[in-house]
Amino acid sequence: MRKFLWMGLGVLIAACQDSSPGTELPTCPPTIGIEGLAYSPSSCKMGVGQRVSISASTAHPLRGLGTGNPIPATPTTATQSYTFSKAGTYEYECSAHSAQGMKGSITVVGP
Ligand SMILES: [Cu+2]
Repeated sequence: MRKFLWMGLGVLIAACQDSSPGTELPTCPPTIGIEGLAYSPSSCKMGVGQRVSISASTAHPLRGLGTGNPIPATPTTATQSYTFSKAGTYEYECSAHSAQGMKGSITVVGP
C-alpha cells in the first residue's frame, strides 16, 4: 500500500515538471506598456518574424540586453516597434529603473 502511495507521488511530480518554460507566457500585445515601474506584461511570447512595440519615454529610456537583440543597447526614449527574426529570449530594461527591477523579456518561438 505504501509503495503505491510513493508511485502516485512520483507521477504527480513528473506531471508538474512536464510543463515546458514559455508555455504559460502571455502572447505579446501589439505594444508592451508601462505600469508604474514595470513593463506590462513583463514577459511574453511571440512568433519569429513578428513585431512588437515597447513603450519608452524620457522618464523610461529603453535598452536591449545581450547580443543579437533587435532592441538597441543604446537607450531610446521613443516607443517603437521591433522585429524578431530569430527564436530566442530577448531581455530589455529601463535604463533609469533597472535597479528597481524595471526589466522585461520577450520569448520568440519558431514556427
Ligand atoms: Cu523606468
